[in-house]
This record gives sequence, structure tokens and C-alpha cells, in this order.
Amino acid sequence: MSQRKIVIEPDPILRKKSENLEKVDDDIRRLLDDMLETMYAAPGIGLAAVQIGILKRLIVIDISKDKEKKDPIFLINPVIISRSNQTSIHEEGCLSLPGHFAEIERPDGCQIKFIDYNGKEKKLSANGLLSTCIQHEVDHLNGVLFIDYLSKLKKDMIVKKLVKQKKELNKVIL
Ligand code: GNR
Ligand code: NI
Repeated sequence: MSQRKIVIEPDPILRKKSENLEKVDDDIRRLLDDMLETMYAAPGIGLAAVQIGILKRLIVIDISKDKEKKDPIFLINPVIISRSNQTSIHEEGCLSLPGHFAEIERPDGCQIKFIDYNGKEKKLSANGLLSTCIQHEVDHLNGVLFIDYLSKLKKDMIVKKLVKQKKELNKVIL
């Protein structure tokens, strides 16, 4: 397993739509393992393949608190098949927007169908943090970031700070 580099906004790849997978083979499982390792190291509770520069519909999630008891979820070609009418607001962060957090309103619950690590079709109903995380990750597969739900003013402010952070980082490296 190896850790991959996380793509930071602004980067045009984060705005592209990821492609469905045709089959689940050992190469895909190795990629999922790398995504999981990258997510744990960050640390984060979710990661979409596009965040390591790969435009495939792959997601890893682990919302377990206990570091000793890992509980990873692998989602391949996830489709949200229903959303609850009720919404809820959670504070969200994103590994592609380091240091920035915002309260985002989304449907409270959702149901998804997906292919699992072993290539089997499954369904899952989620509420609370898991539901928020699933919706955040599926957004990534469609080129959407949580800042897209904010006012233009707030969004522009965050992107401006990220551009500045990237410039500072380049100065240190050069
Ligand atoms: O680590 C993460 N935490 C988080 C918190 C609230 C809602 C969504 C998330 S996902 C985020 C990791 C990430 O950027 N996934 O794409
Ligand atoms: Ni994210």
C-alpha cells in the first residue's frame, strides 16, 4: 500500500466528472487500499478517487472514532437512490480545502446502491454523519465541492486564501 498526494483546490481536475468502473479487479482493490491509507494518514473520514487525481467513481469512508477499531466502507459506482425530505446542517471540512470549514445543509438521510470491494451489488441507508459524508463524496464524483453551496462572497474568499497558500508553498519549495 502507498500513500498518494491529495489534490488541493483550485485545480481543474476537481471540477471534472468521474467515470463509472466496468469491473472490480485487483488493480482497483489496490487503488482503494491506497485511497484508504491516504485518508487515514490525512486524517479524514472520507476520500473520493478524484482527490488523488483519478477520475473514477470510487469512494472510501470510515467514520469510526476509535482508531483501534477501523470500519472502512468502499463504494464503487455509488448512486443515491433516495434522499429524505428533511434536511440537517453539519459542519463540513474537505481534504481538498485544508483549513476551511462551513455549515452545510443537506438532506438528512439517503439511500444508495453501489458495488462493494468484492464486486457485489449492495444497498445502504444512512443518516447523520455517514449520510453527510456519502453526499459530500458523491458530490466529488460530479465535480462539486462544499464551497459551491456557500454565497459567492464566502466561496471566493476561501478560494483566494487557497491560491495564496499554494503560492507560499511554492516559494518554500523553490
Ligand atoms: O475528513 C472529512 N471530514 C468531513 C466532515 C464533514 C463532512 C464531510 C467530511 S469529508 C472530509 C474528507 C473529504 O474531503 N472527503 O472528500
Ligand atoms: Ni472532500
